Amino acid sequence: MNIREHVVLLVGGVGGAKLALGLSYILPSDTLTIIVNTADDFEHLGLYISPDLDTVMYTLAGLANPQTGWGIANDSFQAIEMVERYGGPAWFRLGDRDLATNLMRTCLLREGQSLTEVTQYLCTRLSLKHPILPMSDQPVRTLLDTDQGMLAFQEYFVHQHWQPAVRAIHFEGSEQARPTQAVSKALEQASLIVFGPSNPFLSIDPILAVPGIRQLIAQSEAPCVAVSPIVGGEALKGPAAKLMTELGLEVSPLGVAKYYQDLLSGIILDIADQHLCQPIEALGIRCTAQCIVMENLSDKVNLAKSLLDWVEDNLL
Ligand code: FO1
Repeated sequence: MNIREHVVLLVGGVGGAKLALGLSYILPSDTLTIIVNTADDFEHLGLYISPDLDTVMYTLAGLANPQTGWGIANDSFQAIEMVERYGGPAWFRLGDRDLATNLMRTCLLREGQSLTEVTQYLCTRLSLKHPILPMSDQPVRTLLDTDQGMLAFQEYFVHQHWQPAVRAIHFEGSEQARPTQAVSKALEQASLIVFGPSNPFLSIDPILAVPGIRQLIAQSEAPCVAVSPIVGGEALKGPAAKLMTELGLEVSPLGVAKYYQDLLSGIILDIADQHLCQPIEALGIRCTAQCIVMENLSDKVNLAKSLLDWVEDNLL
């Protein structure tokens, strides 16, 4: 099997978007599909906001704010500052150009287009070629059961700076949701499935919670490989390490490998964690240690290259 025939990447926010960019530099647009978490989406200020879709879209378009990973580089914040002056919610920092994306998405959704159609339209207008697919066109929303009560995702992640202690995570609406046709087709035709370096609980799990997606991956002939979101016991960004502790997982690539054990053929971890390759291989999951911290474009492309080369040389 030529694993480069149709690579399907599952991602959430910033970390996954970096690997998507690296892969997009290597793989032609008809051989790389990116499936994105939509459980962080929410209605805010009358707009339908899809943070992870926007992060992937802006990253591939070279528009993303390099410091934060989300929003648009050098964006102004005049509109949200005016909202604040009127006493409206300004905790979710929507930039002025970012606002345009969300205004267009909201208008097109209101005209009856699906989230998949809207995303494809916006990507086309940004001259993006690689398909960026919402996991579902039905609403799935991450809800967190915390010591501050039940919190919607953005309230937990942004407004409360992911400080509340999490006891459980729910994906409201997942039972009624189904994968889009494009997502099902991509997974059915996949030659390689990759879990990006995204938060297992908040970015990958919501995608796997859409009925049918986990089964499509489990029954696929394609190898399934994860890039560890944890390096040296720390998350590169966001609450992954804190959540793993709160939810009782070992905060390491070994903890991640155990968590996905039933789906994974292999995992790529950082050199800093190479001592964990042996216990991971003992689980029956192939393992390789590479430099997986992506600071600049060449890091992203190099990780994408070494991932594909490693799979070709070891997982076929
Ligand atoms: N994350 C923050 O931590 N603070 C923000 O003010 C913020 C604003 C924001 C605006 C648009 C957007 O698409 C994303 C934004 N994010 C912000 C990131 C977002 O909450 C997360 O990227 C995802 O939901 C989790 O990956």
